[in-house]
Amino acid sequence: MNYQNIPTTYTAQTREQLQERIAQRKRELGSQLVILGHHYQSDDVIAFADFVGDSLKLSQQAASLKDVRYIVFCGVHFMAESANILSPAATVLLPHPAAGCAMADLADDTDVATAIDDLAADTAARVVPITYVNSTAAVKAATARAGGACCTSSNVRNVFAWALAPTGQGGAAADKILAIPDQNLGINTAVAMGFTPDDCVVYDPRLAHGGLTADQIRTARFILWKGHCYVHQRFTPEHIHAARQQRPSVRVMVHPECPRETVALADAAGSTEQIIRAVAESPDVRDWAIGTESNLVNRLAARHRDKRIRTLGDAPALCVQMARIDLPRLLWTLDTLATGQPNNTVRVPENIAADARLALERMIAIT
Ligand code: CIZ
Ligand code: SF4
Repeated sequence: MNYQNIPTTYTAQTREQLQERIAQRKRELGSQLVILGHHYQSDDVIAFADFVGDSLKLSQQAASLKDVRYIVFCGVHFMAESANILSPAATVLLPHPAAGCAMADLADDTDVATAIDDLAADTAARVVPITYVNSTAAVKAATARAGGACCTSSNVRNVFAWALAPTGQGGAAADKILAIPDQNLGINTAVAMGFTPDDCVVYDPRLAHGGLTADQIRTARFILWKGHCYVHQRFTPEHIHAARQQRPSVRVMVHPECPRETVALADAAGSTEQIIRAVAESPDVRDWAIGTESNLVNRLAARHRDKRIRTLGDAPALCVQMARIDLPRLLWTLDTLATGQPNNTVRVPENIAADARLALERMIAIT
């Protein structure tokens, strides 16, 4: 089967035809099937999701459902991997095989394992890797093997605190945290915890010793993998100044994947779930500029029509990888299930899954 090219019979259908046929397939598959929709998916796709959430919440929801045979993950590849790791008995499908995460792709598992070994050789200090869930299962596995844990943008502070706490308090007694793969999430969290940007250095995996001197490694508390998300990197302090100039009462909330200077200037920073909650729990704030993916921001605007809710900046912020999943792809995936020949399945090899599961379970236990 050609995994890349969808049969033209799908792309030639109208939106209404696709919607009708997807609804029909969902009825036929009944409780065997659960469709998960990440916040960054389009409204068209979200309309068919049984659960909508961030990546961890979705994987946990899937894991809590017994007897589900098929999980169709409308999100990106690392999310489907996590669903497979946490629900090994189900068949997990990603409707587009090229729906990856540009940030996750910036941390190769061999590079991460090399960095962990090199840092151990470069310093007598204890370096504990903390890996954002936006990473491959192989990187999560390498994290667990080095005594580290995963984190999400919702729980990263608690996980960092666990890493730094002494073993007597149930922590990992880290002298330093190696934060993988998002340097922005790393520095923004360190600063939110009371550390300073001077406590952080950036580790470039393409350079020997990450491009760092022995002195830089010795003094740093946070060693930040040189990775970022191109969708969030685009939100700048200038966008915030412009929003405030145009609308003095605007509340600016941004995702911690945004650059440090942007987060420093914003009124608040938080994960997708925290952004949704902040809007819902602030009835008096009528005007929001939000620095995250526009599908989520536009859905928030539609849910709170009495408020003015816009994406921060002057253009929509779209994740191209998330957008690869659309109605033709979703229908095609459901059709392959109905004919017993599922395509685009995501299965993490058990030797990797076991360690990656440990990194996820450590995170869940901490939080
Ligand atoms: O973990 C997730 O779902 C992502 C990518 C972002 C967030 O803030 O929820
Ligand atoms: Fe990855 Fe950024 Fe897209 Fe999220 S928005 S899936 S971090 S590329």
